[in-house]
Amino acid sequence: MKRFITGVFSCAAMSLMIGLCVPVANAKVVKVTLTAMESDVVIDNRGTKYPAWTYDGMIPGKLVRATVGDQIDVTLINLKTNKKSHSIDFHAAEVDMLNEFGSVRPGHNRHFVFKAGRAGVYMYHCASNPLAEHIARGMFGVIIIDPKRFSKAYPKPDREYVLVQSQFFPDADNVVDMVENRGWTHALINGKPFNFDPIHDGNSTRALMSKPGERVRIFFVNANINMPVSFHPVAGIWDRVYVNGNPDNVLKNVQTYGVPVAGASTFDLVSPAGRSTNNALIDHTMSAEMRGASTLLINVPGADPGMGKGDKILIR
Ligand SMILES: [Cu+2]
Repeated sequence: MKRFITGVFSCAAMSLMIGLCVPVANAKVVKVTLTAMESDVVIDNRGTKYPAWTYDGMIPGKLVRATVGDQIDVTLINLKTNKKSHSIDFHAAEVDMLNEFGSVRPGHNRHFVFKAGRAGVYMYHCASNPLAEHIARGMFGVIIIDPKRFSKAYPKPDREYVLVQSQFFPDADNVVDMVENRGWTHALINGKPFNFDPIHDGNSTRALMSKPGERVRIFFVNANINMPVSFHPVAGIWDRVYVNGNPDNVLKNVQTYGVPVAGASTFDLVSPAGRSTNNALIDHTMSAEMRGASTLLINVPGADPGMGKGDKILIR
């Protein structure tokens, strides 16, 4: 009954044809509430704090996930205590930028609904002026629109991880540097340099994990201000790359694939079965890799069975 109430109805057309109100199978409403926050956030594995602007105090913001056909019901709250106007631009939405994506003053809210029309992995971000500063200070996140079903071209993965790369500008108010691509000191992965790379950062304590032979699906988003990404699995080859995360756009057997600024793609890696291995998932652009864009993936029989599943897909 609950499904029936919250489902998406095509009453008008169907009623005319058969005189009944018929729900579209499985379509649902996905409610998303994002609160713009201007507050300090820990920005590295040592605990350094930074005056961030975020959604809900997190970099990246919460993972939004829906299925093709769903309705995404969005509420953006701009706290009264904030100083700036903020907004929300979902790359998965086909709407009116001056309406749904418009700026919201402190103490005000915005509500809108859009249909998840095309499968893929997409960035969302604040689009208020100056855009470079709102993104650089941390106002971005990921929305995954899953296809309605898995297929031979888009098999069910064993594990899933979301990785978001972004540029860190320590001079948080210097918009000119952000625009001119000067002064960025670190490449952040899910909000911290070398977030999951204890090999390169002695303060990192975590890595991604899988079991040998598993299909690991990486949803990768480039939230940089000015730098494209050359995403490469060290000691591996991408088994599949789904451009923009859409099952229709499948490439096979790829060493390195480019992800443009504000773009995203989905990458499948299948490690050799029967032996333990390690991969580093890196931006092979050296100015980014050596500043933090490197993530260790450990493939061992004893891999944590919960990692890359449930709420451990986007790890901050
Ligand atoms: Cu903003």
